[in-house]
Amino acid sequence: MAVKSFPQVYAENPEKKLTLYYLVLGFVALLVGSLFGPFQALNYGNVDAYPLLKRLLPFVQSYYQGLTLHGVLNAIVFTQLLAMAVMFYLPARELRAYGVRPNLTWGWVAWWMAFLGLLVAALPLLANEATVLYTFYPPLKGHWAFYVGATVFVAASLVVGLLVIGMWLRFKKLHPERITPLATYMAVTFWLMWLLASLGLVVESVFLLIPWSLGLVQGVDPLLARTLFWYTGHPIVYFWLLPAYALLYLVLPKLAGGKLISDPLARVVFLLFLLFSVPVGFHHQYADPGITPTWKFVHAVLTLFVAVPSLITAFTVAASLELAGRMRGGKGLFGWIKALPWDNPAFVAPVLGLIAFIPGGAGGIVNASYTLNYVIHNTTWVPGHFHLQVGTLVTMTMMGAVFWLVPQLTGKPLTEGIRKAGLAGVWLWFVGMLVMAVGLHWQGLLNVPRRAYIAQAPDAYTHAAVPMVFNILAGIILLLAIVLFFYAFFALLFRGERRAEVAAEEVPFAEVLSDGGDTPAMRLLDRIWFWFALAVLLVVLAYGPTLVQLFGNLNPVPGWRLW
Ligand code: HEM
Ligand SMILES: [Cu+2]
Repeated sequence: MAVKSFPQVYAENPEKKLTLYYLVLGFVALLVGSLFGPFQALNYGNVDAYPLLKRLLPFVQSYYQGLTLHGVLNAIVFTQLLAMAVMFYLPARELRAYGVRPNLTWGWVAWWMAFLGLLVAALPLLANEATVLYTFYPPLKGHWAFYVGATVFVAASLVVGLLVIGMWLRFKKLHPERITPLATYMAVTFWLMWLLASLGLVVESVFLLIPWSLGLVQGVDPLLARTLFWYTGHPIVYFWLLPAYALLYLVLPKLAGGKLISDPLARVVFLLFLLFSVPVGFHHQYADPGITPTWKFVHAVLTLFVAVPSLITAFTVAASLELAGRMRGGKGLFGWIKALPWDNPAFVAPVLGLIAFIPGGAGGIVNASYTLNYVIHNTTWVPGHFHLQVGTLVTMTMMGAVFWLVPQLTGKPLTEGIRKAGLAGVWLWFVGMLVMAVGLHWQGLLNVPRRAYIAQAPDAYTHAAVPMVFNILAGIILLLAIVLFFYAFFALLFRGERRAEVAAEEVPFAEVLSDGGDTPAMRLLDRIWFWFALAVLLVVLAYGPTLVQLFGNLNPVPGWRLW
């Protein structure tokens, strides 16, 4: 059918248009943020390409302004918008079958909040008025518009969270006898986790940073600010990760040609994240003064707990892929791997991301192990680690989703050219990230600091010359990856051809091998409010004593602008 039938597709499926808006804004942020990446990788190869960057983008004043944009746009803006897209769209499509529709007004309010918040924060960032990195630790003091914009941006996610929880409550009311369907279960536990997790950042910005940046108070206590920041700063990585996990459980098995092994196990994983994502933030503060070692130890143990659901995920997803390979006729120990659909970027991207997640997870367990952290803390090891996690698994899962999701949101089918460019783009992304991971981890072990314009001190780290070569190579490969992937993305988005039957396609939800049935155990998993209360209790226990002490001994210090 022709273009003119489109208004009707959107009239009947208004969540498609909204999801598309979340997604496109997110990928635009990823594009702009990622452009600084290759320059940073070259920097860690002792190659100073910033004079060139400043010629191309004259508003860029420093390495650190670029790094702030890179961190904010990629790790905060892109990830959140894709979480809003995926963890809204999947339950919305699933619940349609049960007669529940989302409240689109609130969905659009959230989009506008995200867009305007982003705009307001972008102005001081681009004007070099908030070169404070994406962690904005006081007493580094940015422009008030940065804090206000960022807060409105984050609040947008909470609106979507409440909207999805509202859908779930309506489902419960309409079908009191039924167990929550799987995608909705994931989304509800996810959004409840985020509602609880975001509190730290909300309190930090509303009560400390915004009044301070507006000149209403003279100073901020850095230790309290960091403690509130990391209260959110750890679970925020699960806020990035779980939308990818949802796609790995719900969709990837189908794209692979197989089934999800177990519905109850997938629920247990999301439940464990609800319980253990938040009370672990001190693992970002092992090197901080003023926090009792015992509490650091408690958080270290809880952090190792929260690795469990990721290990379960690795095994369930791998088993689902093996099942798929065998259903496609693959034989022997490795034959099933060959039998998988390696010509489909929607399949390839998340699977490559999962491979990167193996060394990524191992590094995370090192970081969590309290005294081991003193070996790597604040070295390039840390960005080496999280580019495998968020820069590869999360980002590549979302990149892969583009190739089935954008067609059904727009009605625009893939072409051979787009498929091939996408495939090349995701392979290069994977290879580039692995090469960079080697370079950054290795350099970190040689004590090269993160967050440093080391190419301007070319004689400072000559003992790290070999890993520097890896970073140079990675920068070049990742630049190519960006070009190819975004060529595919925009070629798809701006295609002229639209077909109603493409837009009518459903989320490729995988069938489930074992659905758990209607058993007491499944009913227990479904008592989500009970589990939420338990999560709140754990947080109060793990944070309460330290926060009471910190609030009782405030030591505000004046702000600085050192750029
Ligand atoms: C496109 C390829 C990319 C390259 C070449 C790249 C490279 C780098 C490098 C070398 C650093 C370390 C800079 C420093 O410590 O001074 C860095 C930092 C960072 N990157 Fe990337 N990156 C890329 C994509 C991404 C993506 C997709 C994400 C997240 C979704 C991401 C998130 C971050 C974050 C959060 C930081 C830390 C910023 C800070 O320390 O303030 N990067 N990146
Ligand atoms: Cu963490």
